[in-house]
Amino acid sequence: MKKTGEVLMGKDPFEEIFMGNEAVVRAMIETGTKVIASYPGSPTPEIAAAILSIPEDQRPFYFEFSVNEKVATEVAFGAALNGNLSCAFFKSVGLNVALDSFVQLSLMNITGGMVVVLGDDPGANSSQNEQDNRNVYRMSRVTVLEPSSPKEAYEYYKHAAALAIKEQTVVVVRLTTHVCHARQKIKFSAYENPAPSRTNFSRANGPYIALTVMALDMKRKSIQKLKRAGQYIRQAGLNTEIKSNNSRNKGIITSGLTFLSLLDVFELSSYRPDILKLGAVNPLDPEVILAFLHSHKEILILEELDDILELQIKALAYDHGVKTKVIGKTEDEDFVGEYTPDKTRDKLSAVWPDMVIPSPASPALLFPVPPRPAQMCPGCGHRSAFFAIKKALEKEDVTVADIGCHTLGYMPPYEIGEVLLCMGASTGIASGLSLFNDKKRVVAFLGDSTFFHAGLPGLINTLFNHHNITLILMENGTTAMTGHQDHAGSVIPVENLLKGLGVESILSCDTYSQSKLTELVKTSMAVKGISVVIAKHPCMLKYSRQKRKQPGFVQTHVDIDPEICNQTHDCVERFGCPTFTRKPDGSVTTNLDLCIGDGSCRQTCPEKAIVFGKEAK
Ligand SMILES: Cc1ncc(C[n+]2csc(CCOP(=O)(O)OP(=O)(O)O)c2C)c(N)n1
Repeated sequence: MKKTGEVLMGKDPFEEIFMGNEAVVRAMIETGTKVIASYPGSPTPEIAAAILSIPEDQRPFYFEFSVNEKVATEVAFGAALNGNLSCAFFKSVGLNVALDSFVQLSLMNITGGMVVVLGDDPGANSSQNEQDNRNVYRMSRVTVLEPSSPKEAYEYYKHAAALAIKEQTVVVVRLTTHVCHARQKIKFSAYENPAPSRTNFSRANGPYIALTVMALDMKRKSIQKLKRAGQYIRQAGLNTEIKSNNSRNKGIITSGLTFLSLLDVFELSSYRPDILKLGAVNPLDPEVILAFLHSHKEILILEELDDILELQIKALAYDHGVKTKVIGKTEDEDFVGEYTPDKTRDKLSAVWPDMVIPSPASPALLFPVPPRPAQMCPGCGHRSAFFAIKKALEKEDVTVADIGCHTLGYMPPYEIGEVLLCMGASTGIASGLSLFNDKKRVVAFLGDSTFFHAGLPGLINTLFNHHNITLILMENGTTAMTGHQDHAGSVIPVENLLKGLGVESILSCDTYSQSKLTELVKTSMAVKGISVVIAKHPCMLKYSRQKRKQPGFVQTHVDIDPEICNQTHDCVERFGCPTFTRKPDGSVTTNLDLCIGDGSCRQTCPEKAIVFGKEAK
């Protein structure tokens, strides 16, 4: 069987079942996208995985993980100024980080064209919030195409690239979680030759400095570009009306994945309202929308999250004196969560109670899956760290979490990390908490990828303003939570950087040395000013996956020696490795499917009842 990378690089047209994220990569190849930059985050990390499945010397483009989304945007922008088609991709909240640069893009004459693929996350499946980035697109005056399926993700990327090149601008492809992750059989076109690399930057193509009067002129031009984008959208037929054979009383305007939910809902129904599916959610096409409004008596605007389409369409209807009833969010609707088929059906039934809609077949209802809290993996170095750090903390100490696998330290049994905002925020929050505060010691946590992403300014601020906090750097050598992407720490050791910045108190040890780590944290917390403890251990999920691939690998594990165990249950209650299960009679067993035999748990048992498999009697 061919590997994904090989399939992606095929020259001839082919048909393949691809994930939305993979389909986007084929579109990048076909369109001659030359420079691609990203910072990892769900729902888009499989775009990078698909890219990395192509051997580096065979890739027809340059790809990098940048240190954060803002830098990724800037790298892609710079490359496009040289005349290369470029792309930056990242997750929903990544746009917050990129925003300072992103809002400038529509002002610029981006000669090579630039596509931003943004993975929004309705339902907050893997994000710290459920923000609707469509709010930002209007402000930024960018064209936004919104596919509803993997096939459309492929096609819309190609449209975005064509429009970006034509207008020398930036175009966003807005994906959402299940468009990224769904799989579909897609017909892909041929790919001829790699696009040439260009270095054609010229200030004459600008202006590229948006200051004072220039900024206003550039804004006027960006408004014109957006109007022309509207013409492209119409000519390309990206907004489509799907007519039913029913009377034209009722119609639905929708976009993205909600469109597929609607199709699911009406699959078993003899009645089906007309649907206007918007492939472009910014700018809206007033002509197409007005025609749809005029030809129906009642229109429902069905959109996930915020009421972006609704407010614009209602304003349009008002301005044009349209008499059609336009229904959007109801007063008691909470603007929360995905429009799954079930929710879509409920919404339709609430709006149109007379409409008989059969329940869509939902596998989740037939086979209910119990909810499962997130947890650290067996052998995770962060678990050993939290077990050890808890012993160094006093009740009144305040702990500030950051984003990463180590966020899970806030859960029982460790309960370390009481506040969390976003990536890199822990040191700043800790600094604020430390002010006027002689009684409570403040400890911030930070992962190593996050340290480079957005953690450095907060740390520098503690030095600059002489704040009194302890920072615990959870160094596992990778961006673990999003799937083990490489980060700058592989080239710039964190300890060197800390020394270079002038941090005087830096202590460091492996997290599996639990008693030593407890002592180091105690020592560090006694220091006045900023002190850092580097708590290191490689990500064991990454390590054990690599180990398992080695020839002759034998999985080891730990056991509980029943003759020694006196059921203190520290392994379950204080260490909390999911490998251990307490049985109704109080005895503890090891789940051999989970245990990786790392033995980090052995230090946690006061009786030393945890033994390596072969030692057990
Ligand atoms: C602005 C932003 N970009 C990306 C993400 C996705 N994300 C969640 S955790 C994480 C990385 C954490 O890596 P690290 O700091 O090394 O901690 P680890 O998971 O390895 O413990 C990323 C990139 C995010 N939440 N916010």
